[in-house]
Amino acid sequence: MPDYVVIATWPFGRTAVTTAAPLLEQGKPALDAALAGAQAVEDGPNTHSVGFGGLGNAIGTVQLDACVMDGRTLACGGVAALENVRHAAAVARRVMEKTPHVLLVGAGAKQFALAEGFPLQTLLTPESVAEWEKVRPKKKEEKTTAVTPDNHDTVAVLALDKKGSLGGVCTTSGLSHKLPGRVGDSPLIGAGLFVDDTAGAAGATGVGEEIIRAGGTLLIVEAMRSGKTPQEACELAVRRVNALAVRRGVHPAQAAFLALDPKGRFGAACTARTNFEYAVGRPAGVELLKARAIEPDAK
Ligand code: SD4
Repeated sequence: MPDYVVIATWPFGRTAVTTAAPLLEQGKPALDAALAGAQAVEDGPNTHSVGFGGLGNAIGTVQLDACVMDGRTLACGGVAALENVRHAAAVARRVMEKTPHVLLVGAGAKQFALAEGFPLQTLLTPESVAEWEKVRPKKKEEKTTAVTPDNHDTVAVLALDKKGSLGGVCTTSGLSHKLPGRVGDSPLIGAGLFVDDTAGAAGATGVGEEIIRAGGTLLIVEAMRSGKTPQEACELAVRRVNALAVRRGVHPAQAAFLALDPKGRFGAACTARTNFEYAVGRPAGVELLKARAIEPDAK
């Protein structure tokens, strides 16, 4: 039986894995640990791309996207464009547990969160408003969803527990300055997150439109099912994203993936210039690793 492993996107993933690892050590289920880890990042006011302190959309409103998935039962749930509730991933878990649905959006998601007892609060901080103002597109012709290194980053957390079960969580405020109501990959099962104990788990970060178009995480999990290692499967997905971007004439794409299999093997890959790092927590300790960047194939 593998020992526990937890991996999470970006350097702030360190917060997630240091929160999740002791829970896995105690024998807690993978989804519980991944959710606790993701929530620690949601709570951090200095992470301007997840939960509290996240950057606003084009009209300055923070709209959160999140989803969760349990690899043993394939139970899953998500929320999209959720406003004024800090713990979007926990609301996604309630959608999974308490409704027959997989995804609630906008006002319906907020109403559900309220009914479930989540407090309403502003997610803006003076710092996040200042940051939003700084990176706001100044000219009308600039796209609201223009991606700069400053305006995005999602936490995706994948965990393998001591019983050999996988669980995953993905949570974000999405691309800053996005159009109100825009939904990215992060709350979509099969795009931002997919988890199946019989194959593996995968999570995504980057420009949601590119990830959705490539069917990012489902592609990775199915590649692991057919025998690829997590590293090979992530590279395959990045190649797909690159190829689609080249084909559509919109290269460079920006996407990064990470994956974990039921044996505890993990991997990560990103498009060139994404400069993707991820955190790993194991009994041996916590470390930050750099993902392999993949250039598009020459035409
Ligand atoms: C989105 N995938 O909303 C998210 C943003 C992100 O790194 O992950 N950025 O498209």
